[in-house]
Amino acid sequence: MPNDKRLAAEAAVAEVTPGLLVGLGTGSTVAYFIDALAARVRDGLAIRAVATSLASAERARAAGIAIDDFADVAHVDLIVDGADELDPHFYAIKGAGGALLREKIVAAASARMVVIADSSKQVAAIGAAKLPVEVIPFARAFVAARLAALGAATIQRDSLTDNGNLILDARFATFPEPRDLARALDATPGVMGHGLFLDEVDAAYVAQGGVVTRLER
Ligand code: ABF
Repeated sequence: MPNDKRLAAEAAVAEVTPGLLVGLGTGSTVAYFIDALAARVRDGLAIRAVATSLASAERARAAGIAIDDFADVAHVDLIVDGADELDPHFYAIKGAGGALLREKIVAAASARMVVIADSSKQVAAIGAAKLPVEVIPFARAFVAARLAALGAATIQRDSLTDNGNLILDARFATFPEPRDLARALDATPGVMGHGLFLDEVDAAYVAQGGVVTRLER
């Protein structure tokens, strides 16, 4: 049985050309990307990198990729990241891995974003997956109430994010129109980030049954 996450990740390494500052996403598909990119770096590919999580930074450094502090960086050339859902509009739900806020920030700083995934992440329309919402602890009950008013049932994760915040995973019986929902969340004080990526994704490498397809927005 082919490892489609690994195939998609390895194919996406072709997007990395010498001299780029590359944003490394988070998750198991990105772990394969980091390993494949590290092999190219060991063969002499000259790049710089920033990471969207402590876990990705640790994996990259251990594999020989130097990681810059994103706090010192204003612009990134390319971010490669996973997703939980991706639809034909290139709308994505991300954040099952808990890194959605840093992923959103690095994606916003990036000239291009490429998603890597197996075909299980492809959906006709986003919304079946839980929608992670990163919340400062002070605003926990307030944001949970606002999410309930939007029609969501929420479950609070046991662990804090790398930023020391909580994540409320929101599930909707009927998923709202994504742009309306993103606007409502962005306007809610205490919400630091959410897993709706509606404008960030430029291309995707999706693998199914050992065959990788490159999709362009
Ligand atoms: C991260 O990767 C998250 O945004 C997303 O939830 C996760 C997907 O995980 P995996 O690649 O392990 O399926 O980018």
